[in-house]
Formats: sequence, structure tokens, C-alpha cells
Amino acid sequence: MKQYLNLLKNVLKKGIKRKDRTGVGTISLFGYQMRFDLEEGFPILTTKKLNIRSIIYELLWFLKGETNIQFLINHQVNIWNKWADNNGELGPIYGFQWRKWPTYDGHFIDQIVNIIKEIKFNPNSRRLIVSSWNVGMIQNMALPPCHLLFQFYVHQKKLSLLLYQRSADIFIGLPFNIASYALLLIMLAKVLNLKEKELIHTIGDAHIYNNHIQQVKLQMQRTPRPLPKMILNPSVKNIFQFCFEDFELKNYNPFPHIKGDVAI
Ligand code: THF
Repeated sequence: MKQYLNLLKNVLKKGIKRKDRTGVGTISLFGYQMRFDLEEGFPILTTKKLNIRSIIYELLWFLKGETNIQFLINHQVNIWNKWADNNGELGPIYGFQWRKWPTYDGHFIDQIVNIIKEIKFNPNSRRLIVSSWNVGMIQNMALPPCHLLFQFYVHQKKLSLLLYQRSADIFIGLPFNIASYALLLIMLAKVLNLKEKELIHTIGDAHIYNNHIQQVKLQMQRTPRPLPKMILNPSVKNIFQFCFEDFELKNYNPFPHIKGDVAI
């Protein structure tokens, strides 16, 4: 993925040294956008091997509306462990806001059910938005949402998704985030009988942690390989009925995995 390598180049060249909440320190660039044409393949890194299993299970977990890591643990996915409390709870993060955004009068809004209806019956709408940035509940979340808002756009039966991410850990989290939203776009397109078109990823604070610089430089020496294809089970017509076995990543031939510590 050229787009990702260009981002690495830009941050190393134009980024500024910056202190951060975790104490690790970063090189940071404010404001960046990448575009991924899904017709060219599934946008997953080939310059290091990613664990697509974790990415799929995390997205299924968001879509279930769950905020307890038990489901992830049951499937040997440990990416959220460091932020959960003793009961495995993360507070009202992504899953809760996507499926159960609470209203003033005590009801709950299912943003995923609503967005599917809206895209179907009102594809020209300029309000096709799902948000996790519930200002009044941020203090109750283990971590304020990073990828906090996304918007859909339909043109000639093709569906695009624009994501706004306030903060991106470029080495660890960002490759997960890109693949996750590409997957969500493909899933929604499938159940809506549309084709997936473009993923547009906008980032606020795009940063490389100081302890990831060597790993990033190693990745920059690797030449990206052809993108794989993501195949979904065509018989699934309901977004909530997908399970892990319905996904197949074909022709993924990445360079070996590169380890890095996650800042907490
Ligand atoms: N905090 C920080 N500092 N970085 C992040 O990327 C991040 N997230 C989520 C919440 N807080 C964050 C958590 N997402 C991994 C991947 C995604 C995460 C957290 C951790 C991780 O450990 N990845 C390993 C392998 C994991 C595996 O094999 O399953 C890796 O090397 O990629 C970003 O949204």
C-alpha cells in the first residue's frame, strides 16, 4: 500500500516531536488524508503481516454492540485487554454507541440499523453518519473513541465511506483501522446490493511512537506487494448475521510480521 508508505515518509519528514498522554513520545503530523479504491483490492498492509483474525473478530464485536472483552478473549483476540477493567468492561465505547446511543427521553438509537435503512431508501442523503463521539459519556469510556465518525456516499450503485479518526498510532493501530473500515464498507455494500467503491481515511493527530521508528524504517525498505481480495459468503444478507467463517482473505502474501510495543 503506497498510501501508507507515503504517510510514513511524510510524518518522518515533516512531523514534529511531541509529548503525549502515554509518556512514550511521538513524531506527529496534524491533518492527513488517504484514499483507498477497493476495486484495486483489499487495503491491508503487505509490508508486514497483519492478524486479519483479530481485525474480523473486533469488527464483529463492535457490530454486536458489545463492550466487554469476553467475546474477544473467547476467540483468543487480546488487543483490548490492556484497557479493560477487572470485569472485562470498557465502558460505553464503539459497540455501545453504534447500537445503543441513549437519547434524552430514555430510548436507545441503533445507528447501524438506521444507516442501512437510510442508505437504502435515501441514498442521496448528506446525513449518512454514524458517530461514537458521545460527549456526555466520554468520561465513562476506558478510552475516548479514536475512529469516531464515519459517513457514507452512494453514486451509481457504489458505496463509499469517509472516516474521521482524531488520533492514529501509525505503526500498530492504523493498519488495523484501515482494514477494519474497509471490511465494514464491504459488508454494508453486500447487504445493500451495492458495490464497494472508496475508503477515505482522514486523520487528526497522525503519530509514530518513538519506540516504533526502527520498525517503521524496516517497513519502508519493503516494496508493497499486490493487494489480496476479501471474499464474503454471498448468502449472508443481514449485517448482524456475519460470523468469522464468512470471510476469506485470498492471495495475502505479506512480508513477515514486525513486533512493536503498544503504548497504553
Ligand atoms: N492505543 C494505542 N496506543 N494504539 C492503538 O493502536 C490503539 N488502538 C485501540 C485502542 N487503543 C490504542 C486498540 N487496538 C493491537 C492492535 C490493535 C489495538 C491494540 C493492539 C496489537 O497488539 N497488534 C499486534 C498484534 C495483535 C494480534 O496479533 O492480534 C500487532 O503487532 O499488530 C487502535 O484502534
